[in-house]
Amino acid sequence: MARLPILEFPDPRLRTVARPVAAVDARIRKLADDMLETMYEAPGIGLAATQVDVHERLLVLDISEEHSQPMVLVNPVILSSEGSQVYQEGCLSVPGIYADVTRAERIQVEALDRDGRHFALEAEGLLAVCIQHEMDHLAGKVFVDYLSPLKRELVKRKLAKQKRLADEGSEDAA
Ligand code: GNR
Ligand code: NI
Repeated sequence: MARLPILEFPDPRLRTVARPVAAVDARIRKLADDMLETMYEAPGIGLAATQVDVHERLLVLDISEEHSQPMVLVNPVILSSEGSQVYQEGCLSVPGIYADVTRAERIQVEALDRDGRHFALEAEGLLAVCIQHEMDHLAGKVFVDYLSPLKRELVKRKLAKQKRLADEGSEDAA
């Protein structure tokens, strides 16, 4: 397994619309395993292929605290959604930024698993939030897109400043 670099907002590659996975083969299984390792290491509860610069419809998640429920969703489709919930979201591609986002409370999803088998899933609460957040990534969307333009500009500036400080820090260390 390997850890993969995660793209950070406002990297334009995060805007790429992913194409369907053609076949769940050894390459896809390795990518899924590497994405799970990357997600656990970060640490995060979900990761979309878009975030590791692979533009195919694949996402991984695990909302358990014990890292005991890894899930792989290939070519996921939301069949239906109902209700709404507000959750304070974060994103590994937007480090240190948290903001309330309104999404469906309950969704029905269909996808292929790590073995290429078809499955259906009903999700609510945090799991539903996470799947919707990851599927947004596959469509080239980031959660800060739901914020006002002004707030999004503030996020960009804060990230640029964080990056500047981090770069200065690593210069001092060198
Ligand atoms: O680790 C993550 N936590 C999280 C918290 C609330 C709502 C969504 C998420 S997903 C995020 C990991 C990530 O960026 N996935 O794309
Ligand atoms: Ni994210």
